[in-house]
Formats: sequence, C-alpha cells, structure tokens
Amino acid sequence: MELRDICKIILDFNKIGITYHVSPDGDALGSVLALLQALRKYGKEAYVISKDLVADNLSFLPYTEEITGEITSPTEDTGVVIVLDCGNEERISADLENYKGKVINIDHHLSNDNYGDFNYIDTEAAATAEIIYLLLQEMAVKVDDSIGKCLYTSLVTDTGSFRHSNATKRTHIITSKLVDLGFDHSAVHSNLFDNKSYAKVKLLGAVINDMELNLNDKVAVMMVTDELIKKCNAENDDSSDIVSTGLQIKGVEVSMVLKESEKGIKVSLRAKNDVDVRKIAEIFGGGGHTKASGILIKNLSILEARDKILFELEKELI
Ligand SMILES: [Mn+2]
Repeated sequence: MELRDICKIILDFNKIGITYHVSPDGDALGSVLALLQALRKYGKEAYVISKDLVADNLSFLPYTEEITGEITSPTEDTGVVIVLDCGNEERISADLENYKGKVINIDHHLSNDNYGDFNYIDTEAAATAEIIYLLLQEMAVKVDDSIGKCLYTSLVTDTGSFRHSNATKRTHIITSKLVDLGFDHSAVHSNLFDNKSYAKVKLLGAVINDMELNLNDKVAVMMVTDELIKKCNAENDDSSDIVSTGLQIKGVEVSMVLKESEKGIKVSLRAKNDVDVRKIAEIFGGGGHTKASGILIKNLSILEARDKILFELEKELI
C-alpha cells in the first residue's frame, strides 16, 4: 500500500483518534502531535488517545496538555484510529477491545506484525516521524514551526541525535527542511537531555558503577533494581537511556540494561556493529530494530533474565 492510499483513507474520515505505543518516547509522541495538528489544519476532528501520561522531558512539546490520561479508548463516532510507532497490538496505549471502526497502523519497526486494517510500514525510515513528514506532503499540509518542532524531536530521539546508522540521507534532508522553519532546534536537545533530576543522575552513576562486562568484554550489562532506585531516592521512571553508555566502551559490541518493574524485567538492547539485537529480542517475545530493541521478561528474576539473554547473545558473538 502506497502512502498516498493511506492519505486518502485517512481523509475519508472526519473524527480521527491518534495513538502510539505504551510509554511513548519522543518519536511516538512527536509523530502523534504532528499528525494531530496537521489533521486539525485539514478541519478534521482529531484527538489523542493515551493511557500514558507525557514524560517530563517531552512536556515542552505543543498540545501535550491535551494528554491527560483520561481518553483511553476511542470516543463516540470515531471513524478511524491511527496507531503510530507501535509494532504490535498488545503495546498500543489505547483500549480498542470494544472499538468497531478501522485501524491504520503506521510504523517503522521491522518487527511490526501488521495488526491494522491498513498498514504502512517503512523500515527504511529512521523514525515514524519521517513517514509522517512524507504523509503531510501527500496531504499537502503546510508543515509549520509547531509541527516541525514535534517532528524534529522525533528524529533526534530515534537517531540518537543523528548518530545512528538509521539516519539516512533522506532523514538529513527532512531534518534540514525542519530546521529551516525557525524553531529553536538547540533548545529541543536541551529539553530532551539536559532535564534530568539530581536523583536520576545519581542513579545512573550507581548503575554505571555496578556495570559488568561479559562474553569476552563484548557485552556491557547494567541493572536497575528497585533497591538501587530506592537508595538513590530516584523516581521509578524510564532509565533505559543509560544503555548507550555501555556502547561507549572500546570493544563492547552489545549493551544491555535490565530494569525491575511491576510487569516484569524490562530489557533494552543496543548494538554497535553487526549483532542483530532484534533477533535476540524476538526470541523472548520482544522486538524493535537491528541495533536497538526491547524485551519484557515475565516470571524471572533480574539475574535469571540476564543469564538467559547472555546465553543467546553468546551464539551471535561467535
Ligand atoms: Mn520510532
């Protein structure tokens, strides 16, 4: 299915719900807020469905005040729900059980399982926002400053500030067009990254302090335990961004962060060169990209989860 077909389908509806994956990151949120604004410019009755609240470091984005956690399922007369940046149905931040309308799935994850009535998956896109930018071109919506800031935030988030290999020529061309709109792009970086609490930085320090290297020093392992969070007086928020620290070490090929949570052990995996961490994630029911993936492991302790993943990684590193 071409993007122009997706565009036509969307514009057939008047009331449109937009949602993303649970624990929305910068790409998920930026993409949703950009599309929200574009659809409203088109005169559509668009709104965000979200079981999640907005993370502190993303609350600078326009229209985040509309995401209150109160609209968790499609409201009456919604014709279509657009799900952005979400690889599988279980991870959608909306209750769709009783919803009878259409679902459009727009994403860039290789592991996407095409759960929509209409699916548009472009795995070449560095971020879902890259697809949204192209969709807005199809819609002939003028990308303004405010939309641009959202899309830029998405691109920064999913490319590791343009340093990952997923940032292609197309990504950079789109970025240059966004920067040209005039919003303060440097401030986006500050909002995203220079916004941590003292307690969180102390927690990151403690986690790094306990970091271990495994499999001939090729795999960095970090563990965020409830005990450590308590000791540092940190909030139990997302600390997966620390995973990149492991890759900073010379000779390390894979970095892994394991975190205790109510639902199970959350695992973030990052690869430097050739190891396909998506493959590893899929063994445990997770997913993502070849160089960045995630898993939720239930019914295992943090150490058991670590050992199981290392066992699978060992086969890949030979
Ligand atoms: Mn993404």
